[in-house]
Amino acid sequence: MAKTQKIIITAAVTGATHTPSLSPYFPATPDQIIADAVTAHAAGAAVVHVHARNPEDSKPTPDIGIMTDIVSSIKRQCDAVVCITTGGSLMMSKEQRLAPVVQLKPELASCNAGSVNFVFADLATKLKNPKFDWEVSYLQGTYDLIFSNTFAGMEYYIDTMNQYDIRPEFEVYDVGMINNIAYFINKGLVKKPVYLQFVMGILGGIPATVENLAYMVKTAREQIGDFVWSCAAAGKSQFPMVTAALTMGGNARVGLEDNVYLRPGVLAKSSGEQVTQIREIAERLGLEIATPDEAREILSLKGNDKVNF
Ligand code: KMH
Ligand code: ZN
Repeated sequence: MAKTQKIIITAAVTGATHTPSLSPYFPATPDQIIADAVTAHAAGAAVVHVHARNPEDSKPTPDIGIMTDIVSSIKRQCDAVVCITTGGSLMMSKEQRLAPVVQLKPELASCNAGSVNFVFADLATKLKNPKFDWEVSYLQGTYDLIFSNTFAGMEYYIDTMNQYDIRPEFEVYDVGMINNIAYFINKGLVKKPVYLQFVMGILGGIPATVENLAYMVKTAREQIGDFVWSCAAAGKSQFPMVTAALTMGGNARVGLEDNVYLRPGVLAKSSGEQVTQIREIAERLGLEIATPDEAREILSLKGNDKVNF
């Protein structure tokens, strides 16, 4: 049997979905984000996907200085591939979302492959005595927002990433977005290898079922042909879906950006705990885990010495 490709584990440590009062373990300050990323790497994550939070009130922030501190400190402590978000939060402009990547020129950056309703308003019902006054309205506000990624916006992001030799990690929330990526590939704008992150189970995106994941992979084979792919999933779907992805030749994204639980009813104490859990599942399946440098080889990344932090 052909030797299977090693598995890239990504830890998405904070994101812009969850607010700090949803879990006492949630990394909601720059120092906590740094620590969560470094421990996730130690647990086996080859890639850490990072968003910035304001140290005063833990709100998602486009502040380049804060993002610089976060990624520089992670880089000083480990050789994980740092994937900087261009998703930012639903409240940020496309320029604000891209600015940290233009400044910091990471090896990898998220590139959202289409507009989508990205609703997590119901999380507000889980907030008891929230620590910050912005948390409830932030969550409820997603009920009337769209996560905008127009074709002009996507082309702007892809062009910019090409300019700085940054690999786009295409975030795919629904099957139509695969066609969007194929459009830009056919325009000659997307360099190989194409890297797809299937993000399952976001309210507004494709439901998190194994059938739908298989459908996404099948559609990508038809529309794109050759690609590297990974799977992330929201909330309680995270481990069932990511485990299914492992059995289908996919890579794995876990982390508190997507889910604050380790298993039903048990809060994860860190993204590293989730990394350990998915690593053990992968190892029981006879799969080997990629180191950061092996991930760099699989994804043809420019190297940690070529970033600007
Ligand atoms: N925070 C969500 C709006 C990305 O990192 O590019 C989308 C997101 C995707 O986090
Ligand atoms: Zn993100």
